[in-house]
Amino acid sequence: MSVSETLFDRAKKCIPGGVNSPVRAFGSVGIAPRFITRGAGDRIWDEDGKEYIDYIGSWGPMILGHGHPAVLEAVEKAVRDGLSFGAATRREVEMAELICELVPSIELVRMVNSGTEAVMSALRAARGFTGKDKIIKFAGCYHGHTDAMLVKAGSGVMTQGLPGSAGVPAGCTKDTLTAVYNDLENVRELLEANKGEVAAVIVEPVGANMGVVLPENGFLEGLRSLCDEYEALLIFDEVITGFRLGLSGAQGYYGIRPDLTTFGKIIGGGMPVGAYGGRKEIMEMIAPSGPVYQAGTLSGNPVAMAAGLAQLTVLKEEKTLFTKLNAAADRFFTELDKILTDAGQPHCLNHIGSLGCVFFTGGPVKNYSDAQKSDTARFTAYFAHMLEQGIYLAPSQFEAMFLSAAHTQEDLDRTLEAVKSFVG
Ligand code: KE4
Repeated sequence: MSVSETLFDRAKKCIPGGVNSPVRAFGSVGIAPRFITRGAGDRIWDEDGKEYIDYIGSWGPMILGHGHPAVLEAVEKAVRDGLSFGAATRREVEMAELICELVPSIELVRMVNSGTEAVMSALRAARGFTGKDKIIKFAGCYHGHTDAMLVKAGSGVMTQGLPGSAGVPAGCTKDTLTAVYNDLENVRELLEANKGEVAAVIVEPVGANMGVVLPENGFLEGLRSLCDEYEALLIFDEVITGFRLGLSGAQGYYGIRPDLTTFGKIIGGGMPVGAYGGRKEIMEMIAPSGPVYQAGTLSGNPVAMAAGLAQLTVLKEEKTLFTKLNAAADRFFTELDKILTDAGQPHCLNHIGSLGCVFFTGGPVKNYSDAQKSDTARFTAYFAHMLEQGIYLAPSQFEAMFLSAAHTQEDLDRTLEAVKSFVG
């Protein structure tokens, strides 16, 4: 048995499913999960000493790669001053100022500890501000595991083929309406049928939890105008796209101004961080300035802020970083698409910036039901082959590939060679 397998056996005796987050169990690909010991740049190593080119990057946070010197230095300094005080600190002010500077729609922002917490709190802010209860989400979008969002969710819920989750009382989801991604008419129908009752529409501006699904031309603009017409708030869940598509995330890329935005992943530099923010009049509803309660012992934790600030500062100050990253990723995905096409492999490759996904279906993939047509057995064979070749992909057809500024051209080329050896 490998060391990873031994550890997995031990883990299953004391952790549900042997993991602290379901997708890590490799359940949908039926392979023993790799237990990772360390990372550097675009590489990670497992407990058996095997080295991989990492295309998960902790599911998005590691946009600079593992062990960026500026992030490590900032964390090492912060830990010496103290791990946590439960008191206000300078770095929280600096983080909030930086987010407000980089994302124009953010006038006030609150730090929390995960994307789930950011979404849960943003929904509460929207309901508190509007006095309305209903929320519209989209099938295949994943917004963390807060009860109200576990309806036709993406990511691990979709990977496991679950409609939602056990343990969620009907009362928690009765106000959650589910729309079809990229279908504005469907959104209008739901808003019309629930006139005056919808607090907000929450959307991943680029779907990245049913695989990667791009907004069709006009979709996001249409959501903006529908929300204005029906007096509902527009919430962009940018936990993945925030500071990934560019310094102003998807809202900057597409030129849409949401009322609230949620963040996670990249803003923590690898440490547990989430955030939600937006229009001042909405965010002033949040305690202690307003009646909507939300709190957190480790919110704005000094070490996590140090890591996030260091990462965002590198992204801000290295002026050519996004141009180079997005250009390298575009070349990579374009070449990947050609390899699969030339080999006659039915697929649909959706990509934007450093995010991408190969669907093993003839495509197109524009929503949840399109994504579900994918040949997951073929994906499993692809995943296993790539893992064997030292390429670490998301162990699910319904996740994304994440490229980082640390991915070398040599490693991208090596990855493409591995794909060629799979399709023959
Ligand atoms: P966390 O609570 O996992 O930090 O964030 C939840 C969340 C919210 N919104 C979006 C758009 C997200 O993608 C996520 C979490 N993403 C998944 C990856 N598909 C996390 C990986 C996991 O569950 O282990």
